[in-house]
Amino acid sequence: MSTDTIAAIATALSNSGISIIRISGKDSLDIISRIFKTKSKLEPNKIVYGKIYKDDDILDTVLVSYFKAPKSYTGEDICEINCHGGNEITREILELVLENGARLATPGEFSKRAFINGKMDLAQSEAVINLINAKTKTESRVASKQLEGNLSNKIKELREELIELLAHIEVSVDYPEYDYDEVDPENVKVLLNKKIEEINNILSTYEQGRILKEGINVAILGKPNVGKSSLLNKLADYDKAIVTDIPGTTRDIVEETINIGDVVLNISDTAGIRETEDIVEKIGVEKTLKKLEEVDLVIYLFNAEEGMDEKDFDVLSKIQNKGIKLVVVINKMDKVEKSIFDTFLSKLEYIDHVIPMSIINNEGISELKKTILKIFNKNDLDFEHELIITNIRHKDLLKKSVELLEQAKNAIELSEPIDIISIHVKNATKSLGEIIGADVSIDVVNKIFEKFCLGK
Ligand SMILES: Nc1nc2c(ncn2[C@@H]2O[C@H](COP(=O)(O)OP(=O)(O)OP(=O)(O)O)[C@@H](O)[C@H]2O)c(=O)[nH]1
Ligand SMILES: [Mg+2]
Repeated sequence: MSTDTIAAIATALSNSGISIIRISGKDSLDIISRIFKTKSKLEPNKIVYGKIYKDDDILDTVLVSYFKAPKSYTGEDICEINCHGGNEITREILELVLENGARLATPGEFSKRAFINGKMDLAQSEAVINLINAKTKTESRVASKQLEGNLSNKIKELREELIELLAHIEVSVDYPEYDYDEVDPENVKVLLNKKIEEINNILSTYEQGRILKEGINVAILGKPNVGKSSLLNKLADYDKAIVTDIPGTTRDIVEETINIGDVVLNISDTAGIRETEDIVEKIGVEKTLKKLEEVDLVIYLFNAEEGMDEKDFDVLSKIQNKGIKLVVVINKMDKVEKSIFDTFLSKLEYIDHVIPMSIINNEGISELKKTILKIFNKNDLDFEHELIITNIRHKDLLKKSVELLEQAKNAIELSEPIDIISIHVKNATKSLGEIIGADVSIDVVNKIFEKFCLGK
């Protein structure tokens, strides 16, 4: 682990009120003293006014703060220069800092140092990225709770209980001659069951957590010309996709991210599904069907004027067999008698959500939005207070630890020697430890911090 002094611009590079250049490492104060002149004294946790000099030239009038190790974000000496927020001046000051002995930080290097110096654990560091990348208020609340340590504390608690159990097992294996409480396999089983249940409870929040973090992947499907692209444009509130009355207009998948309330939808408008000899359109149709592999929800559109045929039912059953959530929309209701909708309903009895719509008259859109929210909020998680996991790494490790605890339980049921049980419990403890960064390889650490932005 390098301990040289690093620097980077911590704010986004665009014209703004201020920019911040962050310096961390043992030479921070030295570097500042060479380029910054002030009438005040630079003391820890204070911000002072002064000027940045390059030789005899004043580059900018700035505020500089100083955080003394170990009481700083990275656990090292940190100085931060608040300069005026022009691209040019910010870059010039950074260059000056580098000329005076700092090295340009790699993405996430400040946070990596914070982790290595024990200021944050790994789960909290990951929460920092989530907080920065959050696209909704709920998502940022969940990240902020993880940063505060709600996941880390729970993991620590689980690990401590398992470590205590291990200690107990090991004492009775290593020193059987002592009159130590015999390890009762039944009691161990009860405890393992309890831990498995607790971990499974956390795991059950992942689906909602993932949707919160990554959004719901939605595909709009249907025959050519039913109004798929029109629906995408309506939801996006601008003309993202080309709309014409020629069937086969959309060839390639068109993607757009929109928010409804506090939920993010990653919508794909697709090529209308039909048999076609047109090679480009054919590829488009294949892509549409392939898209089904990665979606959470399909909005399937019908043209109210046309009815439905085998091909439609075929695709609908494909969607349902894959366990993908489904909303059927009967579009162009402005062109037909209202009663036509009932004909559709009677043929689609087995589908939970069927909505009449006229995109050009703006009818049915808000019902569609409400339906989507209802489908994905049915777990009624309390995002503000509950522990919710949003990260696939955490999910995989929790799953692995449940599997290992199950193996320990099986070993008990098969009356295997107690030290076999202890190996499974030890491995489960290790998996849990990886979540917070105990027992974790440097490769994993590097991978996580590479995803950070520069200056964080
Ligand atoms: N009357 C009526 N026309 C509509 C409605 N929605 C869309 N249209 C029209 O239907 C035609 C086809 O719309 P698109 O949105 O391009 O249809 P699509 O499903 O994307 O078609 P492809 O890309 O060819 O598969 C256009 O002329 C739209 O203006 C509606 O609610 N009522
Ligand atoms: Mg289209």
